[in-house]
Amino acid sequence: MGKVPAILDGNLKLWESGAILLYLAEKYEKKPTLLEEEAIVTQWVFFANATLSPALFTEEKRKTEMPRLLAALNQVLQNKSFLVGNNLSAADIGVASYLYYAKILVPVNYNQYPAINSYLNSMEERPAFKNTLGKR
Ligand SMILES: N[C@@H](CCC(=O)N[C@@H](CS)C(=O)NCC(=O)O)C(=O)O
Repeated sequence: MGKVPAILDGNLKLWESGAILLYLAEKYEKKPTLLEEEAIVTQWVFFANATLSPALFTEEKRKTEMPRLLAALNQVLQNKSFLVGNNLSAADIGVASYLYYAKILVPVNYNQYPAINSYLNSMEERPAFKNTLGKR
């Protein structure tokens, strides 16, 4: 499709960031063991791509949809370090990446959403994050 990200893993060519995240989580056994938790991880990965991303990157939706979603996300992240359970998952990588991209690419800040701000700050502190998005 001429888009990034895309990976080549052995003979597998895979694109769409959500599909890549879920594949890598499965391959490296980073998926939750409970089916219900795994479903919630998938939910957040789909949310990041299909709902959050358009709300952040479409000018019109930034006025209407974005505040509604960020208010709800801020609520979800109250007193939580991760979206699902007590560990980093594909859910955090999907959601935090879009939040961060939006912060650096479009006129968006999260000052009215303190839980989102502190969540994103803690993600940005992670060495793997600094090695990838944080180099931008
Ligand atoms: N939904 C896709 C979005 C892919 C996408 O639009 N990638 C952009 C960069 S973030 C791109 O490759 N743009 C180049 C182009 O469209 O020519 C995903 O999550 O992988």
